[in-house]
Amino acid sequence: MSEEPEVLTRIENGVGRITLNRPKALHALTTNMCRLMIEALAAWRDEPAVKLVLIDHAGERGFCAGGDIRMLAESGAGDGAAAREFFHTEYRLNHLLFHYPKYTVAVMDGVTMGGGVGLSRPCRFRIATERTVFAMPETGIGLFPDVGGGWYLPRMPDHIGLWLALTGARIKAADCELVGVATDYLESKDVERFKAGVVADPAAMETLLTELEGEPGRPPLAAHQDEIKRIFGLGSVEAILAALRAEDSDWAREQLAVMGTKSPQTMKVAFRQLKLGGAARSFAENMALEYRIGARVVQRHDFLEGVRAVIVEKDNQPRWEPATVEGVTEAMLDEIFAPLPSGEAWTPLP
Ligand code: QUE
Repeated sequence: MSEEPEVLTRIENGVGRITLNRPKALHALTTNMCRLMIEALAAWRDEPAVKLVLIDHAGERGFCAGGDIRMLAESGAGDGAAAREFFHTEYRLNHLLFHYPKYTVAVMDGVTMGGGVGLSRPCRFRIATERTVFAMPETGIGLFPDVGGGWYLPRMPDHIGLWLALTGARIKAADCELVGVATDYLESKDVERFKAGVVADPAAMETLLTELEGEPGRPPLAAHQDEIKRIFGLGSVEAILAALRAEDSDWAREQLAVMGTKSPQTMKVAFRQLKLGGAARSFAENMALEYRIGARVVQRHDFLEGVRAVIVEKDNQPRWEPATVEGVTEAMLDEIFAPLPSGEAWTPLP
């Protein structure tokens, strides 16, 4: 029996094409998928026949829901080696795309979360459609907003990135343009025409994008931008929660209720990660930091418990430990963020 590859890669008339092909898992990334993409991108970097790279997904649903969470949890419950190998490979892919010398285009025509964000956000052109749903949902499973979240989220306007990280909020196309996640908008009915046009004439890609550009409507987030700026710009997760409690609005009560379901450990990890990532001088420095965090958190209680509650048993009743942000000590965070032994640190592709 021959199985279809989880990522389809090929060159079509000067276009390096990468098509995610794991539809049953909403194209969630495996280590193998990351390797296949690195291999293709590395070969095309110095291949004059490739003028631009187009990343999309096969079939109808999703762009990329994240990573292979069940594998990460199984590995984390044991020695964690396979989980570290996944992060190491995935972050190399993120970094390769960040510095890629050719035009890269991601078509986010569906769910784009976690690992899918790491794949699309470094691309030069990031196309949203009316089917795009963007989120960094990791606080809900005790993981953390990785794949470059430490770099991109603190660079969004008005602390919206920290709000996205702490609440796991899902946003659509117009908001994706507002925060810089998307550079362009197409109606999904025009996506096939766009791709066919790019393959017919790669040099006309930008013209085509302008011609087909749709109207995503008004961004709903704009209505809450002032509150987000004022509250999520405070100096700690505790201060943010206190400010939300002091606020008399439905919106503030909703944010509090949502954050009440998330891992206190992850919220405090994300807060520190975004402060450090916001000050990082290079994307590689940020990814090396995220790798330390990832190597630690996959082996901790909250991740294993979050995956049990949200992904495996689906009771959606995770029992976080510590149960409150006040219980998450600076010493715990220091352990999670500590440098790895020499030889175990993340490094970009040679
Ligand atoms: C947090 C996550 C993920 C998640 C849910 C979270 C994640 C991920 C998936 C997912 C969803 C649907 C699938 C699938 C995976 O859900 O990373 O295979 O079919 O991949 O709250 O980080």
